[in-house]
Amino acid sequence: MVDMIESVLHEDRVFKAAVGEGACFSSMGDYHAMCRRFEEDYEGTWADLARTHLRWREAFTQDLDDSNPPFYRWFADGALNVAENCLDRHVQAGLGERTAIVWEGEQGEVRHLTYAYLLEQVCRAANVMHSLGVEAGDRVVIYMPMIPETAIAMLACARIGATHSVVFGAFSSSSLRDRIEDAAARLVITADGGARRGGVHALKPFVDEALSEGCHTVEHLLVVKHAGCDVSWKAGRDCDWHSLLAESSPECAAIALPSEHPLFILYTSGSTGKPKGIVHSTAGYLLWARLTMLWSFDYRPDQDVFWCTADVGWITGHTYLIYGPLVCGGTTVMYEGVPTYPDAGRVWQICERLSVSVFYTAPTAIRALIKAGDVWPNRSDLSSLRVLGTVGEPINPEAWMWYYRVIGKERCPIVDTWWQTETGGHMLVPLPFAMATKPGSAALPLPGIQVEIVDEEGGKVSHGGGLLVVTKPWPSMLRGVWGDPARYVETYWNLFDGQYYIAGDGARRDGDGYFWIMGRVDDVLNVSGHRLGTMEIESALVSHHAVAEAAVVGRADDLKGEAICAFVVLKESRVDALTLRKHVAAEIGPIAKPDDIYLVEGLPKTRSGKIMRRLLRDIVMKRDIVQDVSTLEDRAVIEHILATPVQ
Ligand code: 7RM
Repeated sequence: MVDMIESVLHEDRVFKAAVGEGACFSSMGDYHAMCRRFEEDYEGTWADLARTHLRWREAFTQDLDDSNPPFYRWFADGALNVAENCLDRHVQAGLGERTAIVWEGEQGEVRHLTYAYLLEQVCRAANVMHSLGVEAGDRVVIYMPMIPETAIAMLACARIGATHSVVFGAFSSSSLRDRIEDAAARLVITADGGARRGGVHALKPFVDEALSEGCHTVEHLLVVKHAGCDVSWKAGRDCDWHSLLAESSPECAAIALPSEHPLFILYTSGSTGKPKGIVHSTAGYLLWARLTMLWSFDYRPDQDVFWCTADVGWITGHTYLIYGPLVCGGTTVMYEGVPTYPDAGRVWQICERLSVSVFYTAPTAIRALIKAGDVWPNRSDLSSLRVLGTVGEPINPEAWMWYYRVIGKERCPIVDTWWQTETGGHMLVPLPFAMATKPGSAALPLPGIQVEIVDEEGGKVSHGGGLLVVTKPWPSMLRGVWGDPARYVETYWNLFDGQYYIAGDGARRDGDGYFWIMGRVDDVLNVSGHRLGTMEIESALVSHHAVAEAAVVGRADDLKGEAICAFVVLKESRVDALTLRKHVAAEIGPIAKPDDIYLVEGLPKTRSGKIMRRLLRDIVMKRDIVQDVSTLEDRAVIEHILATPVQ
């Protein structure tokens, strides 16, 4: 990360905005005009947009309710339904035969799901959920591979007012259990398994394992038989998705839900404790999903084929694989497998075959594809591409340039989108066809979004770096942390007395006002675009009976962005690094496995007993130790660590 910051600091290339005929924003003038509307009437402009862009069942009269900060509410006395906005609305507009989802399986199977078909399936699934006792206000956990049934399950929840919580399919059974219990889910929807690198990644056994302890709120498990693997079956609890859907009615009225009804909970890592359940609303979230599709990607639902490669288990998958494209009435591509299977040409073949015009992926994927060589993209006709997006972590200028030249042929704008699980949708975006781009910069805030860089006292910083904050509530902001209002206030608002939303990222602005994200300022790692708390990994390590103490830090990695380094102090018993890696994979998931493990005799601590993680970071980054170590309890600890081989 630090190396990357160094290179970004010296980046001065600027690429003029490409010309986009009829683009949503086609000049800086358009951008400023929209910003001005917000300046003149912030809440009124949001309200106008909400009225025009969403279909309401009950019109709202309240714009922003800020009577109980930081618990903001938007359009609170209105009512609507997300599934109706994503499906019925388009079918009624005559778009029933348009493809909503093009799904491609790893073995090359292709399914086209039209809006009419998707609506019917969602109604059936909603009826099945009703018959299993799920009601508005209940929570449903979805632990699924990347298949259309996942979208159907999410939209069915939205249709009946059940709050979904999608758990990434590579999370372990104990992570899954934690989330099921925290959300007190009534139903879990899963599949037998999913395709993974030519084989099958089983899912149901993890759910069985999770449900074997606790999880008393779960009444049923709804299982999509997809991968064809054998699964054990618990009579009375487990239900077969396909047979129940086939027997159910294809009609189900969408209920009108208040704007603030929780659409979903998505767990994300922070610097302390277990992952937090980030809660998103119905109206505000959906509005921004739609507007950012149209604004950030210049998305044209009647022409574009949009492919977001993110897994549905992350916020990017929620907003830009499912809700964004569907609320716009467009076509979204869903690919089940890994992007490099059977080879690194797969992604580009899909782009060619499906005529993908807007492609959205993570820098880590770009770096892996660069490594595979230009021969792969050069074998495919990529002329359908129009806009290229990135998300999840800072993009290094080299990867940006490759994306721009080799994939976009210097024709397609690169849209580097900065945002978070908590923000619901994009925040900083170089608007395509309106803004000049700079490799590694997320450019400027979208109209309606007010961001600043502040110093530790909360003073605005005009030059140099500081903390990135949002100064005004916006409709798609998180509504809180599920079941823990105090944690919401503490994590995001307390530092500056509730004045600003604290994003947790460091940033700086250049002379043109462009934002450059410098990465997390807290103990959160970004590994291949996946967010992981160092504390979470430390707790997983310490939960092993042989481990006395552990400290986890990140180090720069060319492919993953950050790699995980763990310093582990063992008890009497001996254990090897492989066992510890497996243990972390079982506790959290394979993505959290430490890359480097140092089995050490002690950890550097201050006199008050705090682990000096900064110093450990310097060690793994092979930097000179600049920190004053005179406060160290035992300087020999450092000498020992420096002499410890990595495993
Ligand atoms: C969408 C998503 C959020 C964290 C965020 C940043 C980092 C995301 C960018 C980025 C630099 C970007 N949600 N991040 N996008 N850093 N440039 N364009 O990733 O909740 O999983 O992670 O990811 O640190 O705080 S997330």
